[in-house]
Amino acid sequence: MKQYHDLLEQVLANGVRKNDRTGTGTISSFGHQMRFDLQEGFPLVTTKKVPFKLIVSELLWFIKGDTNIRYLLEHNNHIWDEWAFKNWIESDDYNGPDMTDFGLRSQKDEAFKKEYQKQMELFQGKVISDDQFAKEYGDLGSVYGKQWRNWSKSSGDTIDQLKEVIESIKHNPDSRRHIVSAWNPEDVPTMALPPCHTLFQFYVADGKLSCQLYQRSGDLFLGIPFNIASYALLTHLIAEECGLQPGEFIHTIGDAHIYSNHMDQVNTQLGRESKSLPTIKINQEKTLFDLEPSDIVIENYNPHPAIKAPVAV
Ligand code: UFP
Repeated sequence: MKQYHDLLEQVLANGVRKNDRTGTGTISSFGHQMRFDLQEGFPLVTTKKVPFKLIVSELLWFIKGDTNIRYLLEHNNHIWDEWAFKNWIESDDYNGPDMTDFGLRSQKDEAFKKEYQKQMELFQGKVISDDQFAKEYGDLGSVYGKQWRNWSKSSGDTIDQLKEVIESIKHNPDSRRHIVSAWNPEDVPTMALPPCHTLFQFYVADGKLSCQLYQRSGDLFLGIPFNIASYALLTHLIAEECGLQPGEFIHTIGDAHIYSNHMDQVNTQLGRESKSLPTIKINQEKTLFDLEPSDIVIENYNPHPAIKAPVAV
């Protein structure tokens, strides 16, 4: 993963100090591109442990067009919990202790953190066990699954962008229009987190499928290793579905930044030697839309230990 380490080094060396929405502060640089040849191994960062299982269940959740965190909770994935919890505590139905600004407060106040964890567990339990509650408060609305599979048209119908792009790859491989967009300008003003992975395009040549992602904003230490693996996996899965070999994953990033409270972690990581890349195995018996997380396995992944860092919210 020389490409990833090079990008970290480049932004450290040439980035500018920039304030950001979260108030944390970053070193940032605009417009970068990494290329990963998927024939050379699966690009899962090896200089720290990246939780691949979470990447798999999140991606399959998007692919299914699911926007309810229940599926994620059932697979022990808590990446999106806070977004749903926020809707719950801000609703009229919530009558527990005040949870305003729970992210920030639980970092500073131990007693509050305990109460927050308790309320979060109650919330998760209810999303899992109560269908009506899950429907009302587990759903995140206009997130990736919705835009990929059920993009709302003004006429009231929806567009299944993912199915359409698969059809166009299969039947018109040379097309230059194999695009899926998650950026819906109508939805953006009301979204808590406007899509970071804005748009992706596929390309077919020599029996291989390549994918390029335009990511508008990338947290280089925490987010980007996840994003690389997620889209590399998507490329594998779509290639498999279309009877093609995986080609390259090309990752284009707009605002590429390192948060000021990730500097020690980045330096630790840059001091480590990369290991050989793992490979992935996908259950060939199933079609794309039936895959479950247990159908995708990473092999020969022997990373350096995980490195903890605070998430900017
Ligand atoms: N971020 C990523 N990758 C993701 C994701 C978020 O790097 O997949 F969902 C980071 C980028 C940025 C923050 O640091 O989260 C989003 O903030 P903003 O909307 O202000 O760009």
